[in-house]
Amino acid sequence: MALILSEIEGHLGIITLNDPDRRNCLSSSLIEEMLTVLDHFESSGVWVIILRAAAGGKVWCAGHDIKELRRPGRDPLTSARPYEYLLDRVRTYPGPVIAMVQGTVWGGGCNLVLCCDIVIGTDDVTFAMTPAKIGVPYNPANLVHFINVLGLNKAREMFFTADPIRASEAYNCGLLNHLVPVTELETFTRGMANRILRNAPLAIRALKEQFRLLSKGQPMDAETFDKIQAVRQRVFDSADYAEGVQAFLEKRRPRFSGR
Ligand code: LCV
Repeated sequence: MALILSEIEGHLGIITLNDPDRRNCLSSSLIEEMLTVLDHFESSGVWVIILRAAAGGKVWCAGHDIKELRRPGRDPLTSARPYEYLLDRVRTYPGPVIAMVQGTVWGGGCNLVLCCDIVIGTDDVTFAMTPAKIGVPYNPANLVHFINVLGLNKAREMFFTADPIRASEAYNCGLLNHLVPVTELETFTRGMANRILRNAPLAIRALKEQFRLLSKGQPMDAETFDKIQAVRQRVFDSADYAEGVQAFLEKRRPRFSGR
């Protein structure tokens, strides 16, 4: 079964996450399929993309495939990973990507949503940032997006507590552009995609690239980079990171020791 479904309607492309058995977690095989679809969309003249999950599931995306996370002692979030490449591909796709979300969104799934240009969700949507729950050392390139979108204090709360934030909160802090009833989600999202499609694609492409470049973090000097890497390495070398992954595999609560 395809983990990603795709359709093209004129210049609109629709991507559907379709791995409900694994709660649409971002496995390397799902990511590979999605990258193939994005390449196909680009070469087929797709100007606007809607990213959604197959209807009926309670989980929009369960985040990284925890079973594929690199073992303790290795950085689990290096920029060479296919996941990072996917985020980059979404951010740099030459046209807007609209995330159409309902249900729960976890960890790496939230980050994927934040890389989209516009986010439309329903009343039942929740977003949880989970690295502290698993013991993962989050990386600065991705933290910047959360700070940009949510603001520093809300981002801190979301990451420190790992609590899901509700749709209304996500709307109030700017993570969601629109909050719509579930019965109107598809119509509303397609309506917006069609309004964008009536505009000049080259102008929109240039705008998207400018928004991306203007919202990047400040350049980092070598000393700061080394400090951040050292802080993160202490985490991925830790017994707690090993415990976080093991607890997920054993379907139990992790017992963190701070070592
Ligand atoms: C692998 C999974 C997953 C999964 N990986 O269904 O951003 S960071 O730093 O946090 C980054 C490291 C990250 O993104 O980490 C992942 C963050 N995600 C989470 O913490 C959510 C983990 N998943 C869950 O808590 C539950 O699966 C939810 C609440 C999403 C759904 O619960 P539900 O009872 O509906 P199951 O837990 O029974 O999951 C069904 C199958 O999907 C697998 C899970 O292991 C199970 O497989 P088996 O049937 O083989 O046991 N699955 C779910 N999420 N992220 N595999």
